[in-house]
Amino acid sequence: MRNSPTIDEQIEMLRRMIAVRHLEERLGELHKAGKTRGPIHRCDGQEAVGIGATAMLDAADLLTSTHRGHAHYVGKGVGLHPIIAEILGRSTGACAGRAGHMLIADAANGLLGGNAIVGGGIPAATGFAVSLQMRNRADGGARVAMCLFGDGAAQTGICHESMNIAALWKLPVVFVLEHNQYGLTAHHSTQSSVPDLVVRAAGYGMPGESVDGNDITAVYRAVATAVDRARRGEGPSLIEAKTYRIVGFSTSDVGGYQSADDLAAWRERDPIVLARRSLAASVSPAQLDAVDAEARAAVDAAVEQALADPLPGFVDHAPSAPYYAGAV
Ligand SMILES: Cc1ncc(C[n+]2csc(CCOP(=O)(O)OP(=O)(O)O)c2C)c(N)n1
Ligand SMILES: [Mg+2]
Repeated sequence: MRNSPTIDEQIEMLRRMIAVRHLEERLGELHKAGKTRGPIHRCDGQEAVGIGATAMLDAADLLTSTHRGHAHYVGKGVGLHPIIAEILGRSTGACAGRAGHMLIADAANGLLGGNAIVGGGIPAATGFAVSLQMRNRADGGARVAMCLFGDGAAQTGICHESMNIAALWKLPVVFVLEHNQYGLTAHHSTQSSVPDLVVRAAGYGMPGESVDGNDITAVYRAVATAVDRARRGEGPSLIEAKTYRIVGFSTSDVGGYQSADDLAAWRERDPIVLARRSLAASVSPAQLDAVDAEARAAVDAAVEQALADPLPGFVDHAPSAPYYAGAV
């Protein structure tokens, strides 16, 4: 099928999903032990969206993320150690320990940054796509911008403005809506009159596709088609990936608003289990076990290293250039 990931690509995506899940579990423990500062927004259960949507991007493509970005960071190629060291506030982190878990950026890998302002990444990716469109025309390149954002972010006014201008100007941007059913503790039925936000694409005259966000191959195929279209200069697309957060909104969440039935049903459809199952026909259980063990060990090693790394020193000057200078 067009744009299907190869077996090797599927194995790599599985490895990355397992690493992100293990990272979230380790962060849960570290938070309880008082070794992190502030709440952590884990993405357990949603890994197939962040990893599957970014797997076909190059380092030169640009990505904006959210407050729940660990899978986005790993998918965009940022190393485990720089991510974990940043979350733990170490000087060896991706942003020298001064950004924290919601704001990680890495210009070399085209990660423009997470964002604590809900919806803030949508106009940022659209604006960067204006820049990329000009550069593509000048140098014959085909770079794209992508924006991963939540169903809560989709209800902001700036989301409408961004999609409208992106479609009008045929900007090379891909909108990936990570629909995990909740904005904070508010169910989507209290935020929107329609359950399927992909219908909005028609209103902007752009293609839209809704996919099972726990099926990483389905996410990859739909997003790869949208990325190809953007690279050809044909404009934006909206991909809605339906998924579910199987842990709290953040490590501060006391829960009680997600039904036990929903949680059980979505845990049955764990994206890591589904990906492993779909690889079982082509890859031996021993090889899949090895991938699992390697991914976890890589996270554990990065955590141990980061814990031993130094905290940042004090600075008495402002940086001379924005962190993302050189990204475009
Ligand atoms: C502009 C703004 N308004 C409100 C908040 C508080 N807030 C943080 S996360 C969140 C919900 C976001 O929902 P969604 O976009 O679906 O992301 P999810 O948490 O489900 O990943 C809200 C309202 C914020 N950070 N920024
Ligand atoms: Mg949400």
